[in-house]
Amino acid sequence: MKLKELLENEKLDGIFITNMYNLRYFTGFSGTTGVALVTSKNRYFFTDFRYIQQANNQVVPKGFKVVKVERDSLETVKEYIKQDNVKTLGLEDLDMTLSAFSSVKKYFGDIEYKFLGEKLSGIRIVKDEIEIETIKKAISISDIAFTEILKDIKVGISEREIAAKLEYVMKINGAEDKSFETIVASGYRSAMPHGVASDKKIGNNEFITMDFGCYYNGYVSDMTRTVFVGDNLTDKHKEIYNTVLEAQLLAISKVKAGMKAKELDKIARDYITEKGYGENFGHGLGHGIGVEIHEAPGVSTRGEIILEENMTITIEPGIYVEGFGGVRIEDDVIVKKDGCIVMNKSPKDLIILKK
Ligand SMILES: [Mn+2]
Repeated sequence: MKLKELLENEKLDGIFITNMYNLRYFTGFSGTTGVALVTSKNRYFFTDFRYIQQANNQVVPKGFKVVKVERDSLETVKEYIKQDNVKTLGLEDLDMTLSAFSSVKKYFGDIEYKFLGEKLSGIRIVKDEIEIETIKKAISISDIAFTEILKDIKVGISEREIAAKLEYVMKINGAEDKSFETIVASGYRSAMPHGVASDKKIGNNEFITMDFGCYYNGYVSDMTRTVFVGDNLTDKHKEIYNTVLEAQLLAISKVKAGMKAKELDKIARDYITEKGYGENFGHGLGHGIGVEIHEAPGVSTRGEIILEENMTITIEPGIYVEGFGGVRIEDDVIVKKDGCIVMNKSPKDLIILKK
């Protein structure tokens, strides 16, 4: 844990952790109600009656003392702020509401507050061995769901049925939950990069883009495959699919530690642009994954972060043609010194299913 370094570097007496993903990461707590205070002397986790047993199991091994909240959590935290003589406190400003901040000031009083921005979540950017193994497990569950869903996809089945089946298969194979709203976008809807599954039925000669993932032990997977259903695959379908696949393979072949995230984005983007579809690739190439589905480093035209060994990122170029359809292919990879390891095992050559 690098909380101690953050305290020292930012000249803080304490860090008040309130973001649920940071709580999960630093304290191990997977429940929904709790906050943590880390001072130079102690680590406290505050929760109420409902979560005491869970907190004892999860946060004590991470070095936190469990403190039971009787009435108001800030009122309880205040006592420890005083006790440990915290004069400068780091806050998670990125998702603290204004009303929460005014309550913090009301309870904790006239001390100095420093906004931590992305400094806490930034600690999560490079994964350790256990985290990588957990992410791999989440990915293997998504791979199973993809294999299974191929048996069910046919003309007439709705996007929502496909999404429900994907989520069901992931859950019965050990997933805690889906990691985001499952995207199933078919035919003209596949031109929408984030087309959440609708009641539209699969038609003949359509692309179906499925973007889905799950949580396993608090870590996510995120994958996308596009398949074709029908008997009349046109040259345009082939051209779009192959351009996306080649861009994805090219980006995968170039990933390595030491390059800026935006350089990686540019490799795929330049390739797609060369093929005449630059305008149809309107989103970033990828993003970090971990306890959160979208976390640092962002891999887009604005990605200034330098990739480091054991960052886990997605690579997901796409081409979207309004009125025709779209294709996206996404794998999760581990950045290595001289390349990357692709964690997904699902095939990427175009799968053509019978109607
Ligand atoms: Mn993604």
